[in-house]
Amino acid sequence: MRVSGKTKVVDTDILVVGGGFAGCGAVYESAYWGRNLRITLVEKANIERSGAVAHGLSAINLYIGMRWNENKPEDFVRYARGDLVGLVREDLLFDIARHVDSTVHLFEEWGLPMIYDKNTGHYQREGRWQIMIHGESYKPIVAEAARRSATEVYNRVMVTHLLKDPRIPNRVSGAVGFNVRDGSFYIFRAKAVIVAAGGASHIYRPRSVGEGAGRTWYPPWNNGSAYALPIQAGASMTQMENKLVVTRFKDGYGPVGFYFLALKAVATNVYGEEYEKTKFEELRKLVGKWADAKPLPTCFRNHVMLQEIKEGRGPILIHTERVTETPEKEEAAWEDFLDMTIGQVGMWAANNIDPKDKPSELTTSEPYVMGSHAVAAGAWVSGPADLSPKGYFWGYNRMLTVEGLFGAGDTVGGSPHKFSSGSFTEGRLAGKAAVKYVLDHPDYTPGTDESVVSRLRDTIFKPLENYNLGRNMVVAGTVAPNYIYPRHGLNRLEKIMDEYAGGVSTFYVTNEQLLARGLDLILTLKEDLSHLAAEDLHQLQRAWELNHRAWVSEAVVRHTIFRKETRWPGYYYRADYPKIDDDHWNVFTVSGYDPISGEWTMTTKPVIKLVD
Ligand code: SFD
Ligand code: AMP
Repeated sequence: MRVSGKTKVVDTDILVVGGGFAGCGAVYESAYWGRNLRITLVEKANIERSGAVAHGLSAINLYIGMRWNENKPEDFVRYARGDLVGLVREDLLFDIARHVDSTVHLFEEWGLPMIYDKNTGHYQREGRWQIMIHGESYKPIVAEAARRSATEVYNRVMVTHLLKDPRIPNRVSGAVGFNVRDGSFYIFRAKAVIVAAGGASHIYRPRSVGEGAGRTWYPPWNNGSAYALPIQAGASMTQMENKLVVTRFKDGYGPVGFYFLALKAVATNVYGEEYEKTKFEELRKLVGKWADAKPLPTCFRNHVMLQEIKEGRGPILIHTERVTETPEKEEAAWEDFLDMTIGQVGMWAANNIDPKDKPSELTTSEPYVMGSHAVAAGAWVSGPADLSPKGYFWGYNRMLTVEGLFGAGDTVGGSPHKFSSGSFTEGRLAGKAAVKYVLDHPDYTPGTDESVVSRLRDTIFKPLENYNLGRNMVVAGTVAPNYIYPRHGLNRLEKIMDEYAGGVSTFYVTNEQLLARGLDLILTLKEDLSHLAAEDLHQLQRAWELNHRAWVSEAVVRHTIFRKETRWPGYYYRADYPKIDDDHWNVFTVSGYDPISGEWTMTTKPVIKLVD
């Protein structure tokens, strides 16, 4: 395999890693406040169609509607708090809620086709927080704004490591990575870095394997760089045990929000019983007052469904056939998936299901690691000066515990339900703060340690060398004594996480001993990653994606060991601590990896209520 062998050095003021929703927001806003600054966006795919919104979306899941007095920001804080069983950073949530409407108005100005309610003249609501859009081209529209704002965009460059300044303890000074098409090695030297690299699928073995291996709800190309990059730079993470499991149309992973909220579809067990009602008292016994949150928290909705399946009353059915009685509704039912999860439409066709005639099966997904959906894993960040209580604020909004390093979207923990609009908004907040940080430190020029950079260069391309050296020892096909392929490493990681850390094969159940064994196996796998082999640049990207996934998995397992309760039944279960324990665990879990010693520490931070 030939690679260009070139090294490209880019000097910039603000480096944004990842051009998804949060990254595009960060670029847009930093260009606005930092007119004379150099703003560089680096993206491993192409921002035109990258990230979780690559295929489009059919709804914007967070719009407050303040101009029409539909909701107030504090209503949103209450909603997200209830859904996450109390554990949210209210300062971060409020901050997003007070700004998110302006983001949506920008999207409309840039050409996103909105849907209006003919009676009220407001945006057409799907649910209380969600509005409907014709969103097949959502990502290209938002990417265009970022492209016009950025000084430069590097597409097809995967960032593998952040750089620290050797002269100043705990300060970021850039990043390195490689061009996935020509193999150039990139060194970015930056005064501030915003990580917006998205959450992670394929940490856990997906339900779809073999021919359907790529079919997951959360896209296979998002690999958790949002966490792996900051963790290795020493940034603290929070709530990494809080993984997302979503109820989805079986096998195609079609989302359910539109059907439940807009069409008011009901889900039943196979005998036609509405299990959310019949199982409610049992649920209340398990989770107490938290069962009274309205709407019923996402994890509890999963929980009652899982119970129903375990008790033999599956499959669970969503009755689309009862709510698609008009041509308009039928069309909307198809468009929802055509805009957002086109594979589900293929599944319907392949399985001979017309949603107006037949119900569809629902099931729960494998767990994903994210911070922007009904889930709050991610970095422990500073909040805004005017809202954040002591301990939640250290100078710059959305700055991580590493100086000059900012985050947004899935990167940021403790602030769930941001979705696309909230992630873009959080990018804007981080961008504005990063500009202030750069302007407040006018004499700073990024410093990098040449020996570290040179070592990273060797490390990054090592899988190509491993392949070239080891290929002659190949016994047959892909059976090689001297190396492992990224796909093999991924299968191994997914199996460990699935069986030891509460994946689908154990009905999301784990315990201290399983987790301890899982951690051992992950650490062994991490050692073996130095033997990864890549036969081309595509496989080199897969190798680094796997490396990041392994770091994320380690953090997930360490956090899951630490929290000794079952906070979110339906997301995962600690069989040894099967209940919610508000007396001891009404706190955030916070981890820190020390890049010098290689040690991890676990601690807690208080949950501070700002809204009644
Ligand atoms: O209903 C590197 N989401 C939905 N949000 C909505 O508002 N409405 C919906 O209808 C939504 N639905 C939905 C959603 C997601 C998915 C997968 C489906 C359906 C099928 C959620 C939003 O999409 C999500 O909240 C935001 O996209 C989060 O934004 P952000 O920026 O945190 O993540 P991203 O957009 O995936 O972008 C990450 C980018 O980083 C790049 N990247 N670049 C360089 N180097 C590296 N090492 C990198 N690693 C990653 C990625 O390529 C990407 O561009 S519903 O089902 O919920
Ligand atoms: P989903 O399609 O599951 O990703 O959900 C889209 C939006 O609808 C998110 O804001 C969910 O929290 C919300 N949602 C989905 N199903 C329900 C439900 N049964 N009750 C209340 N909110 C829901």
